[in-house]
Amino acid sequence: GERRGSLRRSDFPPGFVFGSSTSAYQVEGAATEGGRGPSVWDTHSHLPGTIVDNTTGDHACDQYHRYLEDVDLMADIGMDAYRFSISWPRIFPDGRGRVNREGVEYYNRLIDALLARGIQPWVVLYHWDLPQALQDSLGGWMNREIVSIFGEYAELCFAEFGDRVKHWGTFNEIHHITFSYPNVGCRSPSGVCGDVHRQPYVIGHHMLLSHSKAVEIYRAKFQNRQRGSIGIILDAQWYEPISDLQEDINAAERLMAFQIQWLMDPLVYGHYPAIMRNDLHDRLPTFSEDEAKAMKGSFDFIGLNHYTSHYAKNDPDGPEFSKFGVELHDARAASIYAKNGVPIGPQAGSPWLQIVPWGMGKVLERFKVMYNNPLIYITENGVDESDDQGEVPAENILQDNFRIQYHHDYLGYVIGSMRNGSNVGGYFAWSLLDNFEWQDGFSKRFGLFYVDFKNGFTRIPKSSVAWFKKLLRHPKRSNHFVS
Ligand code: PNW
Repeated sequence: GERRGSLRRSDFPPGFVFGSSTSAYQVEGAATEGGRGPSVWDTHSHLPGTIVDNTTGDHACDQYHRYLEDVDLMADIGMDAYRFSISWPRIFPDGRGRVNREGVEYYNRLIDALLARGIQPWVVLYHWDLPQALQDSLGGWMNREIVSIFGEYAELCFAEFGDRVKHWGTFNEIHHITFSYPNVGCRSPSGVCGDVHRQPYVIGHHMLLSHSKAVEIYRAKFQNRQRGSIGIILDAQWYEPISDLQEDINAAERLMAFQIQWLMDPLVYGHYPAIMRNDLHDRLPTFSEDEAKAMKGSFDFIGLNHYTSHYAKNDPDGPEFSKFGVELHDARAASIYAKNGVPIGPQAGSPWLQIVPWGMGKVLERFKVMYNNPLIYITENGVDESDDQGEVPAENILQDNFRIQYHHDYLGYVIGSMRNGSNVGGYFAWSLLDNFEWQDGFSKRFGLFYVDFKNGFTRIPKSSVAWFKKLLRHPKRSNHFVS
Protein backbone atom coordinates (compact mmCIF):
# COMPACT_ATOMS: atom_id res chain seq x y z
CA GLY A 1 0.00 0.00 0.00
CA GLU A 2 1.09 3.57 -0.54
CA ARG A 3 0.73 4.51 3.12
CA ARG A 4 3.72 2.31 3.80
CA GLY A 5 6.78 4.08 5.14
CA SER A 6 4.79 7.11 6.14
CA LEU A 7 5.15 6.61 9.90
CA ARG A 8 7.55 8.80 11.81
CA ARG A 9 8.60 9.07 15.44
CA SER A 10 6.76 12.36 15.47
CA ASP A 11 3.49 10.42 15.03
CA PHE A 12 4.04 9.11 18.58
CA PRO A 13 4.11 10.94 21.93
CA PRO A 14 7.43 12.14 23.36
CA GLY A 15 9.32 9.32 25.03
CA PHE A 16 7.39 6.54 23.26
CA VAL A 17 9.76 3.54 23.33
CA PHE A 18 10.57 1.44 20.29
CA GLY A 19 12.32 -1.88 20.68
CA SER A 20 12.49 -5.51 19.69
CA SER A 21 11.89 -8.62 21.77
CA THR A 22 13.48 -12.05 22.17
CA SER A 23 13.65 -14.72 24.84
CA ALA A 24 16.58 -16.64 26.28
CA TYR A 25 15.82 -20.16 25.09
CA GLN A 26 14.84 -18.89 21.65
CA VAL A 27 18.05 -16.97 20.91
CA GLU A 28 20.91 -17.66 23.33
CA GLY A 29 22.05 -21.16 22.44
CA ALA A 30 25.15 -22.22 24.40
CA ALA A 31 22.80 -24.55 26.27
CA THR A 32 25.58 -26.47 27.96
CA GLU A 33 28.10 -23.63 28.19
CA GLY A 34 28.96 -21.13 30.87
CA GLY A 35 27.76 -23.34 33.68
CA ARG A 36 24.09 -23.26 32.59
CA GLY A 37 21.86 -26.01 33.93
CA PRO A 38 19.12 -27.69 31.88
CA SER A 39 15.61 -26.31 31.67
CA VAL A 40 12.32 -28.06 30.96
CA TRP A 41 12.64 -26.83 27.39
CA ASP A 42 15.99 -28.59 26.89
CA THR A 43 14.39 -31.78 28.10
CA HIS A 44 11.30 -31.29 25.98
CA SER A 45 13.04 -30.34 22.73
CA HIS A 46 15.44 -33.29 23.04
CA LEU A 47 12.63 -35.83 23.15
CA PRO A 48 12.51 -37.46 19.71
CA GLY A 49 9.61 -36.33 17.54
CA THR A 50 8.46 -33.39 19.68
CA ILE A 51 9.66 -30.38 17.65
CA VAL A 52 8.28 -30.31 14.09
CA ASP A 53 11.66 -30.07 12.36
CA ASN A 54 13.51 -32.17 14.96
CA THR A 55 15.62 -29.25 16.13
CA THR A 56 16.43 -27.95 19.61
CA GLY A 57 17.46 -24.62 21.13
CA ASP A 58 20.95 -25.94 21.84
CA HIS A 59 22.48 -23.32 19.55
CA ALA A 60 19.44 -21.19 18.62
CA CYS A 61 20.83 -17.87 17.26
CA ASP A 62 24.04 -18.25 19.25
CA GLN A 63 23.37 -14.86 20.80
CA TYR A 64 25.35 -15.95 23.84
CA HIS A 65 28.45 -15.55 21.66
CA ARG A 66 27.11 -12.91 19.25
CA TYR A 67 25.41 -10.44 21.57
CA LEU A 68 27.78 -7.61 20.62
CA GLU A 69 26.92 -8.00 16.96
CA ASP A 70 23.20 -8.07 17.83
CA VAL A 71 23.44 -4.96 19.98
CA ASP A 72 25.13 -3.20 17.04
CA LEU A 73 22.27 -4.27 14.76
CA MET A 74 19.73 -2.74 17.17
CA ALA A 75 21.73 0.45 17.51
CA ASP A 76 21.98 0.73 13.74
CA ILE A 77 18.20 0.52 13.38
CA GLY A 78 17.81 3.21 16.03
CA MET A 79 15.98 1.05 18.57
CA ASP A 80 15.52 2.59 22.04
CA ALA A 81 15.17 -0.69 23.93
CA TYR A 82 15.80 -4.41 23.84
CA ARG A 83 13.47 -6.79 25.64
CA PHE A 84 15.15 -10.09 26.48
CA SER A 85 14.70 -12.72 29.16
CA ILE A 86 17.07 -14.16 31.70
CA SER A 87 17.56 -17.90 31.61
CA TRP A 88 16.82 -18.96 35.20
CA PRO A 89 19.05 -22.09 34.93
CA ARG A 90 21.93 -19.92 33.68
CA ILE A 91 21.78 -18.05 37.00
CA PHE A 92 20.71 -20.97 39.21
CA PRO A 93 21.74 -24.23 37.47
CA ASP A 94 19.90 -26.19 40.18
CA GLY A 95 16.98 -23.78 40.29
CA ARG A 96 18.01 -22.39 43.68
CA GLY A 97 20.96 -22.20 46.04
CA ARG A 98 24.26 -22.04 44.19
CA VAL A 99 24.63 -18.96 41.94
CA ASN A 100 26.47 -19.45 38.66
CA ARG A 101 28.64 -16.33 38.45
CA GLU A 102 29.42 -16.97 34.77
CA GLY A 103 25.72 -16.61 34.02
CA VAL A 104 25.51 -13.38 35.98
CA GLU A 105 28.56 -12.05 34.12
CA TYR A 106 26.99 -12.85 30.74
CA TYR A 107 23.96 -10.70 31.51
CA ASN A 108 26.19 -7.98 32.95
CA ARG A 109 28.09 -7.86 29.66
CA LEU A 110 24.88 -7.81 27.62
CA ILE A 111 23.34 -5.05 29.74
CA ASP A 112 26.52 -2.96 29.64
CA ALA A 113 26.81 -3.37 25.87
CA LEU A 114 23.22 -2.19 25.43
CA LEU A 115 23.68 0.82 27.69
CA ALA A 116 26.93 1.76 25.96
CA ARG A 117 24.92 2.13 22.74
CA GLY A 118 22.05 3.98 24.37
CA ILE A 119 19.66 1.02 24.37
CA GLN A 120 17.54 0.37 27.47
CA PRO A 121 17.53 -3.22 28.72
CA TRP A 122 13.98 -4.49 29.41
CA VAL A 123 14.32 -7.74 31.29
CA VAL A 124 11.81 -10.56 31.69
CA LEU A 125 12.44 -13.07 34.49
CA TYR A 126 10.41 -15.99 33.22
CA HIS A 127 9.98 -16.79 29.54
CA TRP A 128 9.20 -20.49 29.99
CA ASP A 129 12.61 -22.05 30.72
CA LEU A 130 12.05 -23.47 34.21
CA PRO A 131 15.16 -25.14 35.65
CA GLN A 132 14.70 -28.89 35.12
CA ALA A 133 15.91 -29.43 38.68
CA LEU A 134 12.78 -27.70 40.02
CA GLN A 135 10.53 -29.77 37.79
CA ASP A 136 12.17 -32.96 39.04
CA SER A 137 12.38 -32.14 42.74
CA LEU A 138 9.11 -30.25 43.22
CA GLY A 139 6.88 -30.89 40.26
CA GLY A 140 7.59 -27.38 39.03
CA TRP A 141 4.72 -24.91 38.94
CA MET A 142 2.27 -27.42 40.44
CA ASN A 143 3.99 -27.02 43.80
CA ARG A 144 3.20 -23.97 45.95
CA GLU A 145 6.79 -23.96 47.22
CA ILE A 146 7.91 -22.51 43.90
CA VAL A 147 6.56 -19.11 44.94
CA SER A 148 9.33 -18.42 47.44
CA ILE A 149 11.94 -20.02 45.17
CA PHE A 150 10.91 -17.68 42.35
CA GLY A 151 11.19 -14.86 44.87
CA GLU A 152 14.81 -15.82 45.58
CA TYR A 153 15.62 -15.88 41.88
CA ALA A 154 13.91 -12.51 41.30
CA GLU A 155 15.71 -10.95 44.26
CA LEU A 156 19.09 -12.09 42.96
CA CYS A 157 18.32 -10.51 39.58
CA PHE A 158 17.20 -7.20 41.12
CA ALA A 159 20.33 -7.14 43.28
CA GLU A 160 22.74 -7.95 40.45
CA PHE A 161 21.18 -6.05 37.55
CA GLY A 162 18.74 -3.53 39.02
CA ASP A 163 21.33 -0.75 39.17
CA ARG A 164 21.08 -0.67 35.34
CA VAL A 165 17.80 -2.40 34.47
CA LYS A 166 14.89 0.02 34.87
CA HIS A 167 12.12 -2.11 33.35
CA TRP A 168 11.29 -5.54 34.71
CA GLY A 169 8.71 -8.04 33.59
CA THR A 170 7.99 -11.04 35.82
CA PHE A 171 6.17 -13.56 33.60
CA ASN A 172 5.69 -13.83 29.88
CA GLU A 173 2.21 -15.00 28.92
CA ILE A 174 0.82 -16.95 31.88
CA HIS A 175 -2.34 -17.64 29.86
CA HIS A 176 -0.48 -19.12 26.88
CA ILE A 177 1.84 -21.37 28.88
CA THR A 178 -0.67 -22.70 31.36
CA PHE A 179 -2.87 -24.06 28.60
CA SER A 180 0.07 -25.22 26.49
CA TYR A 181 1.53 -28.12 28.44
CA PRO A 182 5.10 -28.54 27.16
CA ASN A 183 5.93 -25.14 28.57
CA VAL A 184 5.40 -26.24 32.12
CA GLY A 185 7.27 -29.49 32.10
CA CYS A 186 4.62 -32.07 31.29
CA ARG A 187 5.89 -34.28 28.58
CA SER A 188 3.89 -37.42 28.04
CA PRO A 189 3.36 -38.10 24.31
CA SER A 190 -0.13 -36.61 24.42
CA GLY A 191 1.24 -33.52 26.11
CA VAL A 192 -1.08 -34.22 29.00
CA CYS A 193 -0.08 -34.90 32.57
CA GLY A 194 -1.76 -34.72 35.91
CA ASP A 195 -5.33 -33.51 36.25
CA VAL A 196 -5.77 -31.52 33.04
CA HIS A 197 -8.93 -29.93 34.38
CA ARG A 198 -7.20 -28.35 37.34
CA GLN A 199 -3.61 -28.02 36.32
CA PRO A 200 -3.77 -24.80 34.24
CA TYR A 201 -5.59 -22.97 37.01
CA VAL A 202 -3.26 -24.20 39.74
CA ILE A 203 -0.15 -23.36 37.71
CA GLY A 204 -1.56 -19.96 36.79
CA HIS A 205 -2.37 -19.33 40.46
CA HIS A 206 1.19 -20.15 41.54
CA MET A 207 2.56 -17.95 38.78
CA LEU A 208 0.38 -15.02 39.87
CA LEU A 209 1.52 -15.51 43.47
CA SER A 210 5.14 -15.69 42.28
CA HIS A 211 4.63 -12.49 40.33
CA SER A 212 3.23 -10.66 43.33
CA LYS A 213 6.02 -12.04 45.54
CA ALA A 214 8.64 -10.67 43.15
CA VAL A 215 6.91 -7.28 43.00
CA GLU A 216 6.68 -7.19 46.81
CA ILE A 217 10.43 -7.84 47.05
CA TYR A 218 11.22 -5.25 44.39
CA ARG A 219 9.11 -2.60 46.07
CA ALA A 220 10.31 -3.35 49.58
CA LYS A 221 14.03 -3.61 48.91
CA PHE A 222 14.96 -2.11 45.55
CA GLN A 223 12.51 0.23 43.89
CA ASN A 224 13.15 3.34 45.99
CA ARG A 225 16.86 3.12 45.38
CA GLN A 226 16.90 1.78 41.84
CA ARG A 227 13.97 3.82 40.55
CA GLY A 228 12.80 1.24 38.04
CA SER A 229 9.38 -0.11 37.21
CA ILE A 230 7.97 -3.61 37.20
CA GLY A 231 5.10 -5.27 35.39
CA ILE A 232 3.82 -8.48 33.90
CA ILE A 233 3.40 -9.52 30.28
CA LEU A 234 0.03 -10.86 29.12
CA ASP A 235 -0.94 -12.40 25.80
CA ALA A 236 -4.29 -11.51 24.33
CA GLN A 237 -5.70 -12.01 20.91
CA TRP A 238 -9.04 -10.42 20.05
CA TYR A 239 -12.16 -12.61 19.78
CA GLU A 240 -14.85 -11.27 17.47
CA PRO A 241 -18.29 -12.92 17.82
CA ILE A 242 -18.90 -14.90 14.62
CA SER A 243 -22.55 -13.76 14.49
CA ASP A 244 -24.93 -11.31 16.11
CA LEU A 245 -26.44 -14.11 18.19
CA GLN A 246 -26.23 -13.37 21.90
CA GLU A 247 -24.76 -16.84 22.51
CA ASP A 248 -21.81 -16.05 20.21
CA ILE A 249 -21.34 -12.63 21.76
CA ASN A 250 -21.23 -14.35 25.17
CA ALA A 251 -18.75 -16.95 23.87
CA ALA A 252 -16.42 -14.17 22.71
CA GLU A 253 -16.77 -12.54 26.13
CA ARG A 254 -15.80 -15.79 27.87
CA LEU A 255 -12.73 -16.28 25.67
CA MET A 256 -11.61 -12.71 26.31
CA ALA A 257 -12.15 -13.32 30.04
CA PHE A 258 -9.90 -16.39 29.99
CA GLN A 259 -7.08 -14.29 28.57
CA ILE A 260 -7.48 -10.90 30.20
CA GLN A 261 -9.83 -10.90 33.20
CA TRP A 262 -8.47 -14.20 34.62
CA LEU A 263 -5.16 -12.45 35.30
CA MET A 264 -6.06 -8.75 35.34
CA ASP A 265 -8.90 -9.05 37.88
CA PRO A 266 -6.54 -10.48 40.54
CA LEU A 267 -3.90 -7.88 39.67
CA VAL A 268 -6.39 -5.04 39.98
CA TYR A 269 -9.07 -6.30 42.40
CA GLY A 270 -7.39 -9.22 44.18
CA HIS A 271 -9.81 -11.94 43.08
CA TYR A 272 -10.73 -14.01 40.04
CA PRO A 273 -13.57 -12.80 37.78
CA ALA A 274 -17.12 -14.05 38.36
CA ILE A 275 -17.45 -14.99 34.69
CA MET A 276 -14.84 -17.73 35.29
CA ARG A 277 -15.69 -18.62 38.89
CA ASN A 278 -19.30 -19.34 37.90
CA ASP A 279 -18.19 -22.06 35.50
CA LEU A 280 -15.04 -23.45 37.09
CA HIS A 281 -16.20 -23.50 40.73
CA ASP A 282 -13.54 -25.06 42.95
CA ARG A 283 -11.22 -25.72 40.03
CA LEU A 284 -10.27 -22.07 40.32
CA PRO A 285 -8.21 -21.55 43.49
CA THR A 286 -8.83 -18.56 45.75
CA PHE A 287 -6.57 -15.94 47.27
CA SER A 288 -6.30 -15.49 51.00
CA GLU A 289 -6.86 -11.97 52.32
CA ASP A 290 -3.13 -11.36 52.60
CA GLU A 291 -2.49 -12.73 49.14
CA ALA A 292 -5.25 -10.59 47.67
CA LYS A 293 -3.81 -7.53 49.35
CA ALA A 294 -0.35 -8.20 47.91
CA MET A 295 -1.78 -8.99 44.48
CA LYS A 296 -3.86 -5.82 44.18
CA GLY A 297 -1.98 -3.18 42.25
CA SER A 298 1.14 -5.34 41.89
CA PHE A 299 2.23 -3.75 38.63
CA ASP A 300 3.53 -0.46 37.32
CA PHE A 301 2.72 -1.39 33.74
CA ILE A 302 1.14 -4.16 31.72
CA GLY A 303 3.04 -5.67 28.82
CA LEU A 304 0.72 -6.77 26.03
CA ASN A 305 1.70 -9.40 23.47
CA HIS A 306 -0.76 -9.21 20.61
CA TYR A 307 -0.56 -10.84 17.19
CA THR A 308 -3.93 -11.87 15.85
CA SER A 309 -7.73 -12.08 16.12
CA HIS A 310 -10.13 -14.97 15.68
CA TYR A 311 -13.87 -15.49 15.58
CA ALA A 312 -15.60 -16.93 18.63
CA LYS A 313 -18.60 -19.22 18.44
CA ASN A 314 -20.70 -20.71 21.19
CA ASP A 315 -19.79 -24.41 21.47
CA PRO A 316 -21.20 -26.09 24.58
CA ASP A 317 -20.21 -29.58 23.39
CA GLY A 318 -16.70 -29.01 22.07
CA PRO A 319 -13.85 -31.50 22.52
CA GLU A 320 -12.63 -31.90 26.07
CA PHE A 321 -9.02 -31.36 25.15
CA SER A 322 -7.41 -29.72 22.12
CA LYS A 323 -4.06 -28.17 21.34
CA PHE A 324 -5.35 -25.27 23.41
CA GLY A 325 -5.62 -27.61 26.37
CA VAL A 326 -8.93 -27.34 28.19
CA GLU A 327 -9.38 -23.63 27.51
CA LEU A 328 -11.94 -23.84 24.70
CA HIS A 329 -13.83 -26.62 26.46
CA ASP A 330 -13.97 -24.70 29.71
CA ALA A 331 -14.99 -21.51 27.92
CA ARG A 332 -17.62 -23.52 25.97
CA ALA A 333 -16.46 -21.81 22.83
CA ALA A 334 -14.81 -22.48 19.49
CA SER A 335 -12.01 -20.38 18.03
CA ILE A 336 -12.54 -20.01 14.28
CA TYR A 337 -10.33 -18.48 11.60
CA ALA A 338 -12.88 -17.83 8.84
CA LYS A 339 -16.57 -16.89 8.44
CA ASN A 340 -18.48 -18.22 5.43
CA GLY A 341 -15.14 -19.27 3.94
CA VAL A 342 -13.66 -15.78 4.26
CA PRO A 343 -10.62 -15.71 6.59
CA ILE A 344 -10.73 -13.04 9.28
CA GLY A 345 -7.52 -11.64 7.78
CA PRO A 346 -4.63 -12.59 5.48
CA GLN A 347 -2.86 -15.78 6.56
CA ALA A 348 0.70 -15.48 7.92
CA GLY A 349 3.18 -18.36 8.18
CA SER A 350 1.77 -19.81 11.40
CA PRO A 351 -1.70 -21.34 11.05
CA TRP A 352 -2.91 -19.43 14.13
CA LEU A 353 -1.78 -16.06 12.83
CA GLN A 354 -4.16 -14.07 10.66
CA ILE A 355 -3.35 -10.43 10.02
CA VAL A 356 -6.09 -8.34 11.66
CA PRO A 357 -4.77 -4.87 12.51
CA TRP A 358 -8.07 -3.60 13.95
CA GLY A 359 -7.89 -6.28 16.67
CA MET A 360 -5.08 -4.26 18.26
CA GLY A 361 -7.45 -1.35 18.73
CA LYS A 362 -10.13 -3.59 20.24
CA VAL A 363 -7.80 -5.15 22.83
CA LEU A 364 -6.35 -1.78 23.85
CA GLU A 365 -9.85 -0.36 24.24
CA ARG A 366 -10.80 -3.28 26.52
CA PHE A 367 -7.87 -2.63 28.87
CA LYS A 368 -8.66 1.08 28.95
CA VAL A 369 -12.35 0.62 29.74
CA MET A 370 -12.15 -2.37 32.10
CA TYR A 371 -9.10 -1.44 34.15
CA ASN A 372 -9.08 2.32 34.37
CA ASN A 373 -6.57 2.86 31.58
CA PRO A 374 -3.37 1.20 32.82
CA LEU A 375 0.02 2.02 31.32
CA ILE A 376 0.55 -0.52 28.55
CA TYR A 377 3.59 -1.39 26.52
CA ILE A 378 3.09 -3.53 23.44
CA THR A 379 5.83 -6.02 24.34
CA GLU A 380 5.31 -8.29 21.30
CA ASN A 381 3.71 -7.76 17.91
CA GLY A 382 4.90 -9.39 14.73
CA VAL A 383 4.37 -11.80 11.89
CA ASP A 384 6.12 -14.79 10.39
CA GLU A 385 6.94 -16.49 7.14
CA SER A 386 7.00 -20.24 6.96
CA ASP A 387 9.72 -22.31 5.39
CA ASP A 388 8.41 -25.69 6.40
CA GLN A 389 7.36 -26.42 2.81
CA GLY A 390 11.04 -27.01 2.10
CA GLU A 391 13.86 -24.63 1.51
CA VAL A 392 12.62 -21.14 0.67
CA PRO A 393 15.38 -19.18 -1.04
CA ALA A 394 16.64 -16.45 1.23
CA GLU A 395 16.14 -13.79 -1.51
CA ASN A 396 12.38 -14.26 -1.35
CA ILE A 397 12.26 -14.12 2.40
CA LEU A 398 14.31 -10.94 2.50
CA GLN A 399 11.61 -8.96 0.62
CA ASP A 400 9.21 -8.97 3.55
CA ASN A 401 6.79 -6.31 2.37
CA PHE A 402 3.96 -8.12 4.17
CA ARG A 403 5.84 -7.57 7.44
CA ILE A 404 6.28 -3.85 6.73
CA GLN A 405 2.56 -3.61 6.01
CA TYR A 406 1.80 -5.55 9.21
CA HIS A 407 3.80 -3.27 11.51
CA HIS A 408 2.58 -0.17 9.68
CA ASP A 409 -1.06 -1.16 10.01
CA TYR A 410 -0.90 -2.43 13.62
CA LEU A 411 1.01 0.70 14.65
CA GLY A 412 -1.73 2.73 12.99
CA TYR A 413 -4.23 1.20 15.42
CA VAL A 414 -1.86 1.86 18.33
CA ILE A 415 -1.82 5.52 17.34
CA GLY A 416 -5.60 5.50 16.95
CA SER A 417 -6.02 4.01 20.43
CA MET A 418 -3.75 6.63 21.96
CA ARG A 419 -5.87 9.35 20.31
CA ASN A 420 -8.83 7.66 22.01
CA GLY A 421 -7.09 7.98 25.34
CA SER A 422 -5.24 4.66 25.74
CA ASN A 423 -2.06 4.99 27.74
CA VAL A 424 0.48 3.19 25.54
CA GLY A 425 4.14 3.79 26.30
CA GLY A 426 5.96 1.78 23.70
CA TYR A 427 6.07 -0.92 21.06
CA PHE A 428 8.37 -3.94 20.70
CA ALA A 429 8.55 -5.95 17.51
CA TRP A 430 8.74 -9.72 17.77
CA SER A 431 11.41 -10.42 16.87
CA LEU A 432 14.85 -8.96 16.23
CA LEU A 433 15.99 -12.25 14.71
CA ASP A 434 14.50 -15.41 13.26
CA ASN A 435 14.79 -17.78 16.20
CA PHE A 436 13.76 -21.08 17.79
CA GLU A 437 9.97 -20.91 17.53
CA TRP A 438 9.20 -23.48 20.27
CA GLN A 439 7.22 -26.46 18.89
CA ASP A 440 7.81 -25.15 15.35
CA GLY A 441 11.57 -25.20 15.69
CA PHE A 442 13.22 -23.07 12.99
CA SER A 443 10.39 -23.58 10.48
CA LYS A 444 8.74 -20.25 11.31
CA ARG A 445 10.62 -16.99 10.87
CA PHE A 446 9.49 -13.94 12.87
CA GLY A 447 12.72 -11.94 12.55
CA LEU A 448 13.44 -8.50 11.17
CA PHE A 449 16.77 -10.16 10.42
CA TYR A 450 16.98 -13.43 8.55
CA VAL A 451 19.30 -15.87 10.33
CA ASP A 452 21.16 -18.40 8.24
CA PHE A 453 21.21 -21.18 10.84
CA LYS A 454 23.19 -23.50 8.57
CA ASN A 455 25.89 -20.99 7.67
CA GLY A 456 27.52 -19.52 10.72
CA PHE A 457 24.33 -17.91 12.08
CA THR A 458 24.77 -14.99 9.65
CA ARG A 459 22.22 -12.22 10.23
CA ILE A 460 20.87 -10.69 7.00
CA PRO A 461 18.49 -7.70 7.12
CA LYS A 462 15.05 -8.19 5.63
CA SER A 463 13.39 -5.14 4.01
CA SER A 464 11.60 -4.40 7.28
CA VAL A 465 14.92 -3.41 8.86
CA ALA A 466 15.24 -0.45 6.47
CA TRP A 467 11.62 0.47 7.15
CA PHE A 468 12.12 0.56 10.93
CA LYS A 469 15.36 2.44 10.45
CA LYS A 470 13.55 5.13 8.47
CA LEU A 471 10.80 5.34 11.07
CA LEU A 472 13.31 5.66 13.90
CA ARG A 473 16.06 7.82 12.42
CA HIS A 474 14.13 11.03 12.99
CA PRO A 475 14.94 12.98 16.11
CA LYS A 476 13.51 11.47 19.25
CA ARG A 477 10.82 13.87 20.42
CA SER A 478 11.97 13.27 23.96
CA ASN A 479 15.21 15.07 23.04
CA HIS A 480 14.95 18.82 22.84
CA PHE A 481 15.33 19.99 19.31
CA VAL A 482 14.78 23.32 17.63
CA SER A 483 13.13 23.48 14.25
C1 PNW B 1 4.49 -15.63 21.84
N1 PNW B 1 -1.46 -17.19 19.93
O1 PNW B 1 3.63 -16.74 22.09
C2 PNW B 1 5.76 -15.87 22.66
O2 PNW B 1 5.90 -14.94 23.71
C3 PNW B 1 7.01 -15.93 21.86
O3 PNW B 1 8.01 -16.61 22.61
C4 PNW B 1 6.76 -16.58 20.53
O4 PNW B 1 7.94 -16.80 19.80
C5 PNW B 1 5.82 -15.67 19.77
O5 PNW B 1 4.60 -15.48 20.47
C6 PNW B 1 5.46 -16.17 18.38
O6 PNW B 1 4.77 -17.39 18.44
C7 PNW B 1 2.38 -16.81 21.52
O7 PNW B 1 -1.83 -18.31 19.48
C8 PNW B 1 2.08 -17.82 20.62
O8 PNW B 1 -2.26 -16.19 19.91
C9 PNW B 1 0.81 -17.95 20.11
C10 PNW B 1 -0.18 -17.06 20.48
C11 PNW B 1 0.10 -16.04 21.36
C12 PNW B 1 1.38 -15.93 21.88
